[in-house]
Amino acid sequence: MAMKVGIVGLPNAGKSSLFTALTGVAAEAANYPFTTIEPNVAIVPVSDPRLDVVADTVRASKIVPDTIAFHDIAGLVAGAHRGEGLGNRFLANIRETDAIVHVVRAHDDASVVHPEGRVDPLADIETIETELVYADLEQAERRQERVVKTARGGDRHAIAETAWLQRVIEALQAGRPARSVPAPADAGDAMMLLSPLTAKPVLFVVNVDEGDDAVPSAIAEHAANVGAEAVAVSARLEAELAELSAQDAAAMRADLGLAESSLETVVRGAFSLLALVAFFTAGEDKPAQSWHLHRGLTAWHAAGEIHSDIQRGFVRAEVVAWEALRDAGGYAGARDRGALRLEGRDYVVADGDVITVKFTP
Ligand SMILES: Nc1nc2c(ncn2[C@@H]2O[C@H](COP(=O)(O)OP(=O)(O)OP(=O)(O)O)[C@@H](O)[C@H]2O)c(=O)[nH]1
Ligand SMILES: [Mg+2]
Repeated sequence: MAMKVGIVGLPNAGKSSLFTALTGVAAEAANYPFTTIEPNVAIVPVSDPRLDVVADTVRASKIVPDTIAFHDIAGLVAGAHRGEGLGNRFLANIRETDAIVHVVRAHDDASVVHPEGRVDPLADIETIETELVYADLEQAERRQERVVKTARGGDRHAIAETAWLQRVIEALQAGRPARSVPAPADAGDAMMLLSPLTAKPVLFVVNVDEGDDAVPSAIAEHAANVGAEAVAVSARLEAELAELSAQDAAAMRADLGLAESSLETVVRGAFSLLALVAFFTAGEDKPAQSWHLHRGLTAWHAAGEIHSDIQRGFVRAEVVAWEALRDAGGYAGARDRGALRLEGRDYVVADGDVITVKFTP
């Protein structure tokens, strides 16, 4: 499944501009299959130079990079968790995402109205973080009411889950994120069932003035304190560039002395939050594809990413590291050198593995 990221921030922070820019990334990669499922979801390819090498080496028919889906939502205002504005409903929409991109305004273009009438990125971050905490608190209390009933019946998991939920509620009441209270093993998938917003990894996208490319140090410091990453982007400029042809955009970037990669940084930054490993599938005259798995998962999980039928009929995996495949000039060479290994379903996938799953249909 493609990874999903929710974009949050105050009204006018630049979320939709960033979203438009990301949609442009998808459009620029028009030779890659992508679709816009919904108007507020951008499916963006995650480019990986290793995939290009693998595709070349085995003479694949085409390149199909894995994708990441960005969900744009309306701006959150103070009180969003209580249903101020449309915030509450939108928060529910991003509960299912794997990570959060938090857009914060740092540009001081006076023509763009700020909901609080001043530009203060740290205060804005606090407003949003407070809303996320409140939203989680409400969710945790609601879940607690339900689980307590099951726990009274003596269910072991439910008892562990209520105890954990109580600690989560206390942490949130003290303004601490849910990620600070990991679920104990005997509470099963309690964390997944709650899916707190404040347990998701966060990438701050600092919306800076055109020509700025540094994250202000106060924000970098805050990000480091909460275990998040931060990148600087001029969202409006990037959105404008996204409307141009690839050549015109490149010429404009050169004129403005802009790095090529600020959006790629967003895509990669979002991806690197998730502790994923990439693996590849490729064959002669077949597509070369990239896929991602949570670190520590196995060949059997990898098979499931590719297709449920392949997972069901899993026999073994032929595995070769992408560099070894490149150095050997293809699968035959890799087999001759002994670089191509046969692995069973419990093999833990390593970043950069090229995998061929043998299965009985
Ligand atoms: N000067 C400047 N203006 C920007 C920048 N990014 C966004 N804007 C402007 O700010 C306004 C709001 O941007 P949006 O991207 O629509 O903001 P949003 O976060 O989606 O706002 P809501 O959907 O209302 O929550 C637009 O007029 C943008 O052109 C920027 O980097 N610099
Ligand atoms: Mg918007």
